[in-house]
Amino acid sequence: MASLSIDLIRKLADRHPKASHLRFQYGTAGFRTLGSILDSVMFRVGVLAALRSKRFDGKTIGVMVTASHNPEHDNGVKLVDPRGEMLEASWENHATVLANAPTTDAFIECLEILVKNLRIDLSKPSRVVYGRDTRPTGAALVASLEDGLRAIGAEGRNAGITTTPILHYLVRAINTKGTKDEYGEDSEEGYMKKLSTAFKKLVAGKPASEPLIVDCANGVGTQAVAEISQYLGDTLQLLPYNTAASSTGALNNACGADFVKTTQKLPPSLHGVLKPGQRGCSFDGDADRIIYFYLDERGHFCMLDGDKIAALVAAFIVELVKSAGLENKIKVGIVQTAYANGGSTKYLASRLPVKCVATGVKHLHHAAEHYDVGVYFEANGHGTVLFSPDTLHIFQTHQPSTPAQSTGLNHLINLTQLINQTVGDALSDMLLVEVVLAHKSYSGAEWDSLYVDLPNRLVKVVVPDRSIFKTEDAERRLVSPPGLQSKIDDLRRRYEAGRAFVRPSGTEDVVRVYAEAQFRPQADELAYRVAGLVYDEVGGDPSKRPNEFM
Ligand code: 16G
Ligand code: MG
Repeated sequence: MASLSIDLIRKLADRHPKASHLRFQYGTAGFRTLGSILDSVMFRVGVLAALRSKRFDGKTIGVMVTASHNPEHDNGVKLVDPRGEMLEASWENHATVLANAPTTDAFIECLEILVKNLRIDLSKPSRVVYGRDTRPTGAALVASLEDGLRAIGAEGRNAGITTTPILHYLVRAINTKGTKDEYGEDSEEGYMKKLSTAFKKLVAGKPASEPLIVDCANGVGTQAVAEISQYLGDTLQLLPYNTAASSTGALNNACGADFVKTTQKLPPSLHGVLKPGQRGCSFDGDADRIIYFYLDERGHFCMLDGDKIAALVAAFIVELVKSAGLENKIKVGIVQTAYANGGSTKYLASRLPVKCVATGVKHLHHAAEHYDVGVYFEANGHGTVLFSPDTLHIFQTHQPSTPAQSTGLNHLINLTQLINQTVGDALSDMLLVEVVLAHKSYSGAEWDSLYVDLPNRLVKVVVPDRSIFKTEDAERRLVSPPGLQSKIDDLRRRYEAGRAFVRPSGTEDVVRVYAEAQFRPQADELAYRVAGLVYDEVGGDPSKRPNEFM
């Protein structure tokens, strides 16, 4: 029976000691904090990823070093499971325990317990593929991660600087290589080829769309956009902006999907660039989120967020399923979170089954797996479409009885190739949106008019201890602190189409308040009044109480 190489682990672990005052938590998006304090965490994540691979008989596990839309000085790391999905929840705890072991000895002791309890067969091989975004702290953190892999004797494959969704793609492609479910060639080039080939088939015969402005958030999306452009040729012209991926301080700064979604504004760098009627989109720092926008004829900024993308894409897929003659066999469903705009939920729920789940990609992804075709999007622009194995089988075996059915079916099959089904993917989602717009001949304004967004406002309240805030009903209601929910309900009822909820953030030390109402001033007022209730509840400093003039 093989055992851990304790001496080697000790020697390497001693090079990455944990600072005693730090505490780490594997949260919704993995470990995420200042890049400068993550060294010990990276080493330990390397060890854990290597063990997880052994647990799966040597299947490849992914590790992505990124802090997504956070400021440049932050960094983070998350693990990717063999099918290209987020790490299974029970292992999030193991990651947290390992990361917080105070000394090398304590760390080794935790490892031994883990190996024993999880019955990890150490004689199995171990393979890990890893990548990072463009953050300045990335290279050193990857070196620490590599020490962790070395400590277990894992075989590492460095995917270099790449997007989060490409790393997810690689994991699935590596693990399905040579099987009947082969996901694609296991290289970045394979990914580019797969997406662009499907895109070209889907838009064949359609007039070329107007060039699309792409805000790359000064991040790793820059290189992905440049690469895909080579493959797309003149089928879609991309005009990349915010491409200063190596300039200090530029990443996600006044640009990118998170900036656009939270400020509901055009990045200042695109003022004067985006012309009325023209479409643009913003990626986030690791290119797994996308938000579209356009200027109306009066030059007003209009945002097309994850909810609008879900509505556009779901309607298109439903149409194709019908035209392929499969409407009795395949049901399309939607997954949203409480942040979905009430306008979108109303529009979608009158047409399709809609499920609301807690914030965080893993919740949406798992819920979407229960549909034949599951469309999931967070309002913040993270989302994708999942086709169940049975659905894929139906696509492969269905015999169309008319040329129109055959066209519908082919489009569906090409969509399964275009869409990155492992995780939300800005590049793949962008191509998906462009396909639908080309098929429908929609302008941004026509797409936007599918339904009207209710005005909404997001406010964050800094509290001493966010763990006292507990929710139920997919985070739409508070159960603790007691009594607060009924005060929120009393307020909300006074506003036309008023809706508000409060939840603790999974990524920051704050409580988030969301409110929407029929009219803009009321949505703002409701948000600030609910934030005020939260603030009073925790006995905050009255001078820092949120108010509508903030
Ligand atoms: C993370 C989640 C994202 C969620 C956000 C909420 C993943 C990969 N990312 O970024 O889905 O919307 O957290 O943040 O799961 P919050 O809990 O701070 O509001
Ligand atoms: Mg991201």
